Parts: sequence; C-alpha cells; structure tokens
Amino acid sequence: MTLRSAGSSMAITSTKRGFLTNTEQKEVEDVVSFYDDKVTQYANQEIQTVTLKTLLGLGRSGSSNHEQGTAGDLAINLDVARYARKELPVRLARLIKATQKLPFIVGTNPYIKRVYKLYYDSFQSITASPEEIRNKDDLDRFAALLKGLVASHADVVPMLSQGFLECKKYMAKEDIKRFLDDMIRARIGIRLIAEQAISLREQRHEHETSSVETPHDDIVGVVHTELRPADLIRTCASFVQELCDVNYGSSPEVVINGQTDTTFTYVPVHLEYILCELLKNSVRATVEQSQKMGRSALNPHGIESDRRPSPTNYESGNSAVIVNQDDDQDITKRVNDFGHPPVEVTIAQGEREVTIRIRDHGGGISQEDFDAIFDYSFTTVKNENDASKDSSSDDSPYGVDSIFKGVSRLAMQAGLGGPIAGLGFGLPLTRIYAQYFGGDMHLISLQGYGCDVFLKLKQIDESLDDLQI
Ligand code: ADP
Ligand code: K
Ligand code: MG
Repeated sequence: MTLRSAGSSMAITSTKRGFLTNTEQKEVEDVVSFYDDKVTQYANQEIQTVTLKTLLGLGRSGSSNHEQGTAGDLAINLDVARYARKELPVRLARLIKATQKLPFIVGTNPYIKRVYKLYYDSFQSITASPEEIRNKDDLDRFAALLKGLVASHADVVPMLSQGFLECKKYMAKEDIKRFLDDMIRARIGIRLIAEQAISLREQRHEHETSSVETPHDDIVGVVHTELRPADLIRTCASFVQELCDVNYGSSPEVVINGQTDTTFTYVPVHLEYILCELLKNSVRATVEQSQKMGRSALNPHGIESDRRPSPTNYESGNSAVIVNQDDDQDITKRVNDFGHPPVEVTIAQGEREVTIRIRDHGGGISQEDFDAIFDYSFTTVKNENDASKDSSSDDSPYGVDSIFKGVSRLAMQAGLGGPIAGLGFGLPLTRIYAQYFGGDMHLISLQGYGCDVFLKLKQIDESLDDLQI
C-alpha cells in the first residue's frame, strides 16, 4: 500500500503571502449564504453513527476477503457509498451551523471564513449529486467527488490554527476549546467515512486490474491490519528531520527501540499524524536546548573537558544504586555530529494495546507553560509580529497586512507537512486523534532535562463492533 506522504493531512500549498492564494482571497470575500434552509433542515437531522466494523464492510454475513469476490466487493462499496451520501450532508450541515454560531467578529476572520466556505461548498456539492447510487458508474462518480472534496480540505487544520490564533482575544479559552474539540472530532469522523468510500473503490480497481490475487489482504480501506509502527516512525522521523534541517540547519538522530517488530490494527494516517507532531516537538526542543547549552560539533557535551562525568561508578551494597553509565550506554551521551542527543522512540506491544514512548532530552517544559501546552494556539514559538497584538491597534482587526505577519509567514515556508512548530495545535490535536479509538496520550516533563510522551493505542480490531464513527 502507499501511505500518503508523511504529514500530508496538513499539506500546505505555500504561497508567499500565507495560506491563501489571490483567487482564494477573492473567494472569501464572496458572500456565503448564511440563512440556508437546506442547511438547517439537514443540521436538524440526527447523526447516524456507524460501527467501524460496518464501515469496513466486515459486517456482511459470510463475507471474507477471499470469498466475496468482485460482486461482494461491489455490494460493500455500494453500502458504504450510500451511507456516505446520506450521512455526510448531515454532519457537514452541523459543522456549518456550529461555525455560524461563533461570535460575529470571529466569523469574519479570513481563515475561518475560508474553512466555513469549504464546508458549505462540500455540503452543496454532495447534496447536488444524485441521491441514488446503484451501480459501479454511480459509485465511481461519487468516489471521485469525495476525493476532490477531501483534497480541498487538506489545509483546514492549519487554517483553523491560524484563524483561532488571530481570534484568541475575542473568545473565552474554554469556548474555543469546546468548539475546536467538537469540530476536529467531527472532522475525523467525516474523513473516515469519506476516505473509506474512496479507498474501498480504489482497492476494487486495483483488484480488478491486478494479475496477483487479492493484492492487499492486510488493508481494509483506511485500516491496516498489519501496521508496523517501526516503519511508520522511520518514515515520519526522516520527514521531520528534514523539516528540522530546513528550519534549524541540523537535526537529532531518532533511535527506534523496544519491540520493533510489533504489528497491530490501526488507521495509518492517524498514527502518522500523531507521530509527526510529537517528533516535531521533540526535535525542536532538542535543537533549541542544544543552542541554549552551547552544545556544538566541537563541544558536543556542552561541558568543559575537566568537568566531564566520571565513567561507570557503582556503589554496590546500597538499595539505591547510582549508575553513572558510560558513554555507550547512556543514550544522552550519544550526541551526533551537531551536538544533539537523539530522540528515542520505544515500542511496546501489550495484549490489547500498543504503547509508544517518545523521549527527548530537549530540556522539558517550564511549570508556567505546562498548564497551557494542551490549549489550542498556545505555542512558545516567538514571533516579533504577533498578529493578535498588531491588530489591537487597528480599526480592522484583520487588515491584510496583519494576516500575513507573524507565525504564518515564519512557519509556512516549510511546505508539505506544515510548520515544525508555531501553530500551537500539535498537542491538543494529537490527543484527540489518540483518544478517538479509545487510546490516550500523556506528556511527562522532567523540567530542565527532557520530555517523555506516552502514546497508548488500542488494537482497534478488538473493538470493531463497539467503535462508533
Ligand atoms: P507548537 O509545537 O506549534 O508550539 P504544540 O501544541 O505542539 O504546538 O506544543 C505546544 C508547546 O508545548 C510548544 O510550543 C512547546 O513549548 C511545548 N512542548 C511540546 N512538546 C515539547 C517537548 N517535547 N519538549 C519541550 N517542550 C515541548
Ligand atoms: K498547544
Ligand atoms: Mg508542535
């Protein structure tokens, strides 16, 4: 299977002026119908959740990948597509309504307006498409429509980040959090449904055109039943290291250890997103800590040679044994040519869950910041032209100048995968993704030393029947 390139869920088509091209800028000026009866009508309908099992087409009696053949595949695809055709407009309408309820001034922010318009246009195109999906051709047409919509939504998260960063002062923190938590959870569900409809169809195409029997037994649409976290970590690490090189001129190694041959059932794009965000945080902290401590290629330990720690030194006989490990054993001493200690990623396979620990030696988080790190838009990336400060002196809070100042301009250079840091969305979003299928994420800061992030993910095949999308 081909994973989407690392971080592609946050792909950014960078322009010199920020997120919006000139055409998009014009588009957001267009008046978008606010009082649309059709939206209200759909938004008033109940959401029909679906179990992951049904969504994956595993609920049909007597169906196994080998037995069902093309006819069975088609029936499953039709089920999923019909469900998507009926359900997506309801969920989109609810997002549109929720966005309309934001304070007026927040709704006038160009980024938020753009997101609103994307949801509104998607709602319109799906409801304008034929209601009946009867055969292969209908299916292909509908899947193509969804594919276009999913692609057009690729920048929604960075746009929301930038929008709410600029609107911080117009809404209470808790209200922003509630809105975004709900929105992002809804978005995950919408994408799962849409991407499942798309990828089942694509697999069918591959199946039909391939001379090899059942080419991807281990992939059921968006779910991978033999996902190897070690492989995904490697892909994400090299992507994040490259991003780090671009921003800082160097990057730390990423060491993967533990049960590296672990495989489990999960949604690769979710794990990919989580890993990229956590690795970005760790490499950034590591490199900035190196700079702070004056670690360099010439003096990688950041200490004078006569103050180097003594080698292995056991005080045996004590219940608490102090071990000054030698350079080979202590991972923090394994600095690379640029003076950075590695980021360590440890994989553990439990009976029903997989735990991934991401450990860095980037100095940890101050007590003052710690309480805020899971807030949307909270970041310690400094920018001289803080858009929200600028705008306080303006009559118009979203003057064209202020939009493109600050974080967006600094960070958007990074292109694919979003900035290395600066939007303040990494941690809150990562936690929502981790919790979506019953997992969780905890960050422990050893202030002055480094951070450990524990990511616990459930084997989702254990609970296919219970997981409601
Ligand atoms: P961003 O990375 O855009 O700043 P995040 O939500 O990912 O937003 O992180 C918020 C803040 O938490 C970061 O700006 C940083 O100050 C702190 N942080 C997160 N992870 C780490 C880490 N591993 N080490 C040190 N600080 C961290
Ligand atoms: K944050
Ligand atoms: Mg981050």
